[in-house]
Amino acid sequence: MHAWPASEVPALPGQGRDLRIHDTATGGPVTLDPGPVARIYVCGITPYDATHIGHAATYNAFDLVQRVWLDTKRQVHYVQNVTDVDDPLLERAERDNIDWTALAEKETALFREDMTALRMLPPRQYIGAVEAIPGIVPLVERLRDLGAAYEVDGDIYFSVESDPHFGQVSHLDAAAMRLLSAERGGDPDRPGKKNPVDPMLWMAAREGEPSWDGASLGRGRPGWHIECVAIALDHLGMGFDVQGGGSDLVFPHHEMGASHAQVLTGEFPMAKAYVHAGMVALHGEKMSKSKGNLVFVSQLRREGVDPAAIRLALLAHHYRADWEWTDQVLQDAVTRLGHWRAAVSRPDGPPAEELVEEIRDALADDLDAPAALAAVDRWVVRQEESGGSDIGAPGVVSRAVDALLGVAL
Ligand code: 5CA
Ligand code: ZN
Repeated sequence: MHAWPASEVPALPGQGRDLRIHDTATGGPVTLDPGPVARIYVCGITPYDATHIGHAATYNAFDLVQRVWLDTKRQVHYVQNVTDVDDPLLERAERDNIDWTALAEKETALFREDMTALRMLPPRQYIGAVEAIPGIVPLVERLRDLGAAYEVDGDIYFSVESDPHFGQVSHLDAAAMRLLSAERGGDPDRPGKKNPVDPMLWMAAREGEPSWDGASLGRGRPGWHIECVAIALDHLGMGFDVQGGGSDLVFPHHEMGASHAQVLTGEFPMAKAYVHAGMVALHGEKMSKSKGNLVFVSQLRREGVDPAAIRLALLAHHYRADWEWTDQVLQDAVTRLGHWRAAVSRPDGPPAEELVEEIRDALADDLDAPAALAAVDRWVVRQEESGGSDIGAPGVVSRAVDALLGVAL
């Protein structure tokens, strides 16, 4: 699939910082030390009800990761998927009486537009589950040949007991895993499974549902977790720097993905850091497709909200926090954007070198975007209250805010 156009990232004077980030698997901060090409896989959307503010907040977090790396003069190899065939997508297409491929295409196109408007850097490879099927089938066959998969009425399951590391991403106990598996696409109560949380690798063709040639697996379609493993291993290989997503992907999705990859390759972990963004709520509950309490980026754009203000609203919250979207959150961002734009539109101002370092320090410290915004606010207040004679300082601020925060002033 094609991704979306990249906005330019201005180069900044001085030195970028190495990123220290919270890793769910170890439960603490890790300082990442990527090679000259940092590698990141971010789980993409299932294309319906896109792009809501929760999605945007999560992609914003991983955009910041890349901006910190780019500031260290590294290249970034970024891969993202689109889960363009899965139960919830098929159910939505059926409910709305629309062809599932048309729904996926329409929503993916809208997602691309929203990502472009928000200045999110595009992935180098943007891969749909359907186009990944030829790479998924041999991985499932291999898991079966290794004795890590078994069949229940033609469907093929992964046996979590085949992986000695199982549980080392989420560290949950069996009861919690079982509960989350039921909530998030699993089928813990299906008879015939070895372990209730064992996830499906390959679902045998169902009447009236799409299916593909699965060679020795028979016709069917891929499970969710193996999709991301196949795409990540194909394009990034084992031991890449970050796998990212919202905190609702910790279990089962990222746990199972790590487990599949470990059994397939004999290596652990698949990602050096498992990074998770908090959940955005609306009216007191997690913004979710199933509840329908959604605010869409495209709706706000249609109402004339500047995408830079949406982005500032996201940045005002630490990526790991759970937070609530309100009109006030957006209003505060619109006000802040107005102040910032006015402050950088003057030819001179207070010196900005220190501000650039403050933004760098804040982001390198577990992506503390709120601290970065506070630093810019302080420079803006100085500009408003007493100005300054540093010619070019507003340009430096503008370029730093663009390069490090993705906000065009
Ligand atoms: N296709 C899979 C990942 S392979 C999927 O989870 N798709 S999704 O469309 O449901 O979600 C896309 C991303 O948005 C995931 O990282 C998910 O964790 C994140 N996300 C979903 N809802 C919210 C929310 N309310 N707040 C923050 N992030 C969210
Ligand atoms: Zn994924």
